[in-house]
Amino acid sequence: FATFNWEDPINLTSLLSEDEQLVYQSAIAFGQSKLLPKVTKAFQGELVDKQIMKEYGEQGFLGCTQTDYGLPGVSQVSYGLMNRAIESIDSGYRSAMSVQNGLVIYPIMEYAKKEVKDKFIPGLASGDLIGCFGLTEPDAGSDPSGMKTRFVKKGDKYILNGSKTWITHAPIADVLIVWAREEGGDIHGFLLERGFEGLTTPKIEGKISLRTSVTGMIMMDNVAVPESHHLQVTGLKGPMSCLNQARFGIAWGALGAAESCYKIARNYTLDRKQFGKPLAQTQLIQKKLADMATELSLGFNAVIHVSRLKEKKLVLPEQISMIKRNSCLKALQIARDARDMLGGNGIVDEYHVIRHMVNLETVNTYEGTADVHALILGRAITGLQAFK
Ligand code: TGC
Ligand code: FAD
Repeated sequence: FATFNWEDPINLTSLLSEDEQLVYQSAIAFGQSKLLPKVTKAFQGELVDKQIMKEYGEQGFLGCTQTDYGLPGVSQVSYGLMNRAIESIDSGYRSAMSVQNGLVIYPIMEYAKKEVKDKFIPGLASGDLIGCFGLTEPDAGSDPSGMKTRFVKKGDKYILNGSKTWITHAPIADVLIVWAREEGGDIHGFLLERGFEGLTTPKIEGKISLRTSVTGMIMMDNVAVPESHHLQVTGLKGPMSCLNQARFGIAWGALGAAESCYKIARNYTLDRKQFGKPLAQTQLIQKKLADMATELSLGFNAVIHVSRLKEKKLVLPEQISMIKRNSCLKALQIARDARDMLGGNGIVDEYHVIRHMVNLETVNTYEGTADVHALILGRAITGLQAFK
């Protein structure tokens, strides 16, 4: 019999192909060598390094599940493992990757005209261009259909007015995917470029969470968008189809952050002695570690399974809601327990768990809060709509 591996208790590695294991090892090595050394200072100072996007491009993280434009078309599990590896360092660094992939490259590939794809995909995949996705508004968060951003068609241009808020990378984005409603009509998507007249992107100050990632607003005052930049999809299903991609990455990534907390808590409690023995030799600490290992194993098993469904194009949005919600809630619990197990040191950034813990508060909220995903599942289970 193989021996028990505390890092992979139910041998989930056996569910991965050799290629997938290599992708994971290489993403872990990248995170350890390039991201870990700078994450604490970046979080303290809210330092956002655009160079990281170029390094993601070089690593092949951007546009990696796509096949056009010379992109590698890796499996959904491989893409999930990249999210797991990067978020094991910091949720903000994973946000950077998943917004660019799920919320920018995906809608351009699915809904943009060829000339727009030709113009933007190569730069977005190399990380030379940075994109963002504007759906949320000051008065429309969980209920994006209540958006107030409006567009009218004037000649061969679309004129956009309104504001978006809480937008990852808005202040540094070159390419902005924005969703707007026609007066009395449907939701449409547009690609805006930095430099369009009437477009400003102020930064949101004062975040105590996700500080390695810059968040801002998108203000639009009569922004004229050319016909070519109008996306070919109508209705809320346009932005929601993109959210399926990003929520999927989060389901993997949040568990990666929690896995780091589990490892740190195990190592710390093996070293730290109180009452004449290692903390890890007490029943309460062992129970917490057993709970963490179990939730991580069950959570990863679920995301691998849903990834395989996605690879076969069989996945349903409700299944993605289930893994996004489960991963975030379980990751938050693991991070909070790990923080507790480190005692006073648990609140010091050098030990990383407090940073993961405050980051996971955001991860649990964005891309649909845990309760909104419960309502999506509740509707699917009962057939009754409880939102409105
Ligand atoms: P509802 O009636 O359910 O649906 C309207 C239309 O949309 C379609 N649809 C979907 N299509 C594909 N995938 C999905 N997941 C879909 N969900 C809905 C649906 O089929 C329907 O299409 P059609 O053709 O019949 O018209 O809409 P509703 O108004 O009742 O709202 C449903 C609700 C509450 C579930 C939805 O609005 C929701 O999920 N709210 C949460 C909002 C959210 O997740 N916002 C995320 C903003 S982006 C972000 O946070 C990025 S963080 C980035 C980072 O990582 O840094
Ligand atoms: P609200 O919708 O006001 O919700 C507040 C509370 O009410 C929550 O607990 C919620 O669960 C609860 N609630 C809402 N409706 C119901 C109901 N019917 N029944 C019971 N409870 C309910 N958005 C983008 O478009 N693009 C981005 O790139 C992006 N990046 C983000 C980055 C960060 C750092 C953060 C914090 C947010 C980001 N968001 C982004 C926005 C994010 O998607 C929203 O914050 C999220 O969807 C919740 O919306 P809200 O903040 O308006 O909260």
